[in-house]
Amino acid sequence: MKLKTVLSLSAIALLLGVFSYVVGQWSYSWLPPQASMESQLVDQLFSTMVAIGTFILFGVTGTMTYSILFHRAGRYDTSDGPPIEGNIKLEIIWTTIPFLIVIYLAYFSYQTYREMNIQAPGHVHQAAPTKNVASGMPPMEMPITNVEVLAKQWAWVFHYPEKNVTSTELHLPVNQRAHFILRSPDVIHGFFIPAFRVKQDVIPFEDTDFEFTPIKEGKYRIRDSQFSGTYFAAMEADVVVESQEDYQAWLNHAARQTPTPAPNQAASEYARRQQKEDRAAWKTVPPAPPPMVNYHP
Ligand SMILES: [Cu+2]
Repeated sequence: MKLKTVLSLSAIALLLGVFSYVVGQWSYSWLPPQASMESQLVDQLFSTMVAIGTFILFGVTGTMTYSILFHRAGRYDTSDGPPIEGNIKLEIIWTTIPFLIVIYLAYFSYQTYREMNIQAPGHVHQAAPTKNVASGMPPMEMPITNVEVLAKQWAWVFHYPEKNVTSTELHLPVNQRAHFILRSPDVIHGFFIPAFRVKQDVIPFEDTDFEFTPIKEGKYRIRDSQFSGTYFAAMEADVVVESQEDYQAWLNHAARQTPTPAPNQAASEYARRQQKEDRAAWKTVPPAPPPMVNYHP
């Protein structure tokens, strides 16, 4: 290859590299706000993948466009192209580069996943002894919010064992590790909060442990990521991330309320449907009764 070709190809690759990096940075703005510690890790991985993907997409389509524009066969040229086979150097290059990219992304993904599971300093998992033998004090320095999540057809119910509070709205104190036990009495549901970039399947009749740390105050939305039946689309709830004081105030306020049935779209739509004769004949799964909770929005 001539020096001039090498230089111009390198210059194009460099420009494309800068452009891909910019698109990678831009990709942060395509996503919901980063409301959890985990979202920062996931977005870094996503941005890297977008940058690499941009480089490959424009590298390949750019080369193709260049060939089509400048290396077309003449109008009446019906002869075959030269039979090229066995360029060892080229084969080594185009095997090694994708191999290295795949290994790099696998490593990056694994690291991201590992960091998401690493708990905040001082935190010991629930299964470990909760008291230090010498001091009799709990070993965890960072406070934890414990929430039991019941996902059923079709409602989310959040239970705070500390104060025996139930709610259809999830409240979490900011900058505090949240630990969940996910339960389902019927089918598989998906615990999914896009702003937190976390998603976990809720398996029927099995307790699933799950953790993350919200870092930004605000109101977010929890959705079911698994199709769980007729009124699946109504299976949403608000997630309120607030200061420690506001959270405690809310919890205390909720603890004083007597449980009442929460408004439930699935239950009310089903009841309305039962009143219409023509539609009542259609078979469907009846929703669970509206949840009895201390607090609903
Ligand atoms: Cu569901």
